[in-house]
Amino acid sequence: MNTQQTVTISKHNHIGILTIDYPPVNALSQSVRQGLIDGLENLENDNTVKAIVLQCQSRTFIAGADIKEFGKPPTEPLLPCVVNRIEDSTKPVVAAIFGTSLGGGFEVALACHYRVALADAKIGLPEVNLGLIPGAGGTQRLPRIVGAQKALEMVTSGKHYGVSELANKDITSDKGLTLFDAIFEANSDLLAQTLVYVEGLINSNNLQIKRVGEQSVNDDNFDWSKAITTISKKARGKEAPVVAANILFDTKAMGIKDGMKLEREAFLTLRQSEQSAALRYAFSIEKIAAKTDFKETPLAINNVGVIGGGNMGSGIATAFLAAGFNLTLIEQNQAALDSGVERIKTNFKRNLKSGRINQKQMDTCLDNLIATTDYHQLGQSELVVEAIFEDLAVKKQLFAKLEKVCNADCILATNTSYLDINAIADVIKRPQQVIGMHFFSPANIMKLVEVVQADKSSKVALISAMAVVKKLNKISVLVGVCFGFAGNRMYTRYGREIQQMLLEGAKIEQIDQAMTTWGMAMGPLAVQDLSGIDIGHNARSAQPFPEYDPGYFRAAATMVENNRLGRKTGQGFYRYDQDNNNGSKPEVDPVAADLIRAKAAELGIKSTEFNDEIIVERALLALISEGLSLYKEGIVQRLSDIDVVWLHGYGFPRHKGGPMFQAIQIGKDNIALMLERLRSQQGSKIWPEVDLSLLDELSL
Ligand code: T1G
Repeated sequence: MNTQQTVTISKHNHIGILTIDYPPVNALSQSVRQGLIDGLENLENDNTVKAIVLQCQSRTFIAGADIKEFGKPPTEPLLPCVVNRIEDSTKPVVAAIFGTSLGGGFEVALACHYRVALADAKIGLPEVNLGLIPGAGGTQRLPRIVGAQKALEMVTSGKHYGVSELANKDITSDKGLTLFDAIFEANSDLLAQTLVYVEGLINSNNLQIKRVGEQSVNDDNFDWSKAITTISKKARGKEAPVVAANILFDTKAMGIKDGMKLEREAFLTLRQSEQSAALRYAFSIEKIAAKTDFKETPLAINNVGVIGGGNMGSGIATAFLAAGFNLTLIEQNQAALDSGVERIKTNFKRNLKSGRINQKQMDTCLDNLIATTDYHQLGQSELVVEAIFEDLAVKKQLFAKLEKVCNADCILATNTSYLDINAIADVIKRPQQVIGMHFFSPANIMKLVEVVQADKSSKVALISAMAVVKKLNKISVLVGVCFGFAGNRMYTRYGREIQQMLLEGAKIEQIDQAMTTWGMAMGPLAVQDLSGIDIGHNARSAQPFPEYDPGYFRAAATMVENNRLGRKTGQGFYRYDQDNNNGSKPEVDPVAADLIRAKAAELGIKSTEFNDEIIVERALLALISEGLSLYKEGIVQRLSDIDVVWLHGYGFPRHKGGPMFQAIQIGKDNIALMLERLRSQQGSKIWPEVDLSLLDELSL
């Protein structure tokens, strides 16, 4: 697109209008940046123009720098120059904000002399979510309006803020500058109201050139040291929030130009960092994960049935209700149904208490719930998701029943984690309606859903399920049928490696500490205790034991044999003392270590020395090895989908990008050497040959 098409000029009486039209989100591409400079120049030179309105077409005011340009060398005009040029304009510039004005988009608005917005617009500086800091004056202009404390919160959190929320706090600088000079009703005509507003300023001789950059930062009575310490602790290894906080502190008394110079240097350094590469990669792979080459149109789905009101079923039902679906919850008897409804209400009350929803929203959602033991109430459902006991025979019976009571187009989805969906589909006459929708617990919170394509699943059913997942504000990944699909298959391999290291002498707490220090949300053994060691043990027991791997999950089996199932029995890999945080704090328990050591001796497994680096390396290699194998088998559409699964299903640290992103950082040659060493120690069935050239497909 050339400059003229992306930024156009028009006039309304004495008001010049700069219009950006660069779909889908008016990102600040080179053509937009150049168009702004040229357009501003043109209107400044037009003597009939007294003020300039900057507006956008399509769905939102500028949503930020153009992420597609990130990996490329910067091109002129650089964004800091554009925003400074706007602020230095000889005529007042008014930003007309709607949609989501983020990052560089909001930095442009801050450089304008007035900001007006629709009440339902959102703003924010989310750069830290990409491992960056605002790089075009955001760390300089925002504190000059809202003060140090609020600016520190907004920049280091990377959150989106509602215009109304910010305006309500009447946030003004000590010079009377405000974030928004006027707020108009949501869904109203923004341009028309902006023009009336500006005409009013012109006619009342109140039009000014209010340059934010000329103000000073108000940090009276603000304890910077305490704030920065808190931010550093919360960052948990993420660099950008800490850099942002220090830039705000270091530049608070500087002039805008000097401050922006320091900001830019820090921005460019972060842009070269592995963390930023990982976070930008994570953002981009999420956007493509839900894409398929299916040509079919998704079915309209508004009425959903959920079978089973246990933890998973009630979590899934909560997610659908919160997203505005009509939801029919089915249980086998009234008592189980009442428990399911109670769990759903508890989930909503938690959201109400946290302020995520208000009472009216909660009541509206719950009004859409029908709870019944009568399967015939599923007659209107377009999608039914079962989350009943993880037993193949029971699920087969259920699907045969569902086929009778549901309409012919109803999609029948199983939430099974491990069972063979093809075997379930084979018991009904319409196998094309059968798919998997594998939610992750807690299903009302975790964003990942594996949409499982069984051999006979229709593409309409699959693409409709993926559209539903987007409506649930979750992320879907299309996977094929195998034991554990993509996530749990890799999780099983990862768990095997963790437990093998236990048998080889690594301490329980040493493994968990190594993995959490590296960045995992929780230690793998503490996770086992939390979910129940018997859950995975029972699923594995239904599979043939791999004789070539004598240590295969024997540590977990030993725990189960000694009724050490985890938190629910007060002991597992750790001990849980009721007097200590109501039994929620894991405590090292020598009994567990003794049991594992005895099992290792019985198996003749030699003990070896471990350090954090070896622990993390073997855990990662297990994930990389299994991920490459399942990709080769076609279980996922693209290698990066594996990283989406691990970022959103298993607490893999986002600033590490995912197992496949890490494979790129480690390097194919290093991986080959490490795998060869492990293969020679443990055999090629446990460490099979993998095609490392597949990693070349990852576009970082
Ligand atoms: N650049 C280019 N394309 C973008 C984009 C961006 N910043 N943001 C979104 N898109 C594309 C996206 O790929 C998709 O494309 C379509 O828009 C819809 O996106 C100097 C350096 C804006 C809230 O971090 O948070 O400015 O797949 O599916 O759910 O300080 O996109 O349709 O072809 O997500 O309605 C700061 C990132 C950049 C904003 C819309 N800005 N984007 O959400 O739609 S860093 C951001 C978002 C920066 C300066 C620094 C969301 C959204 P396609 P979508 P959505």
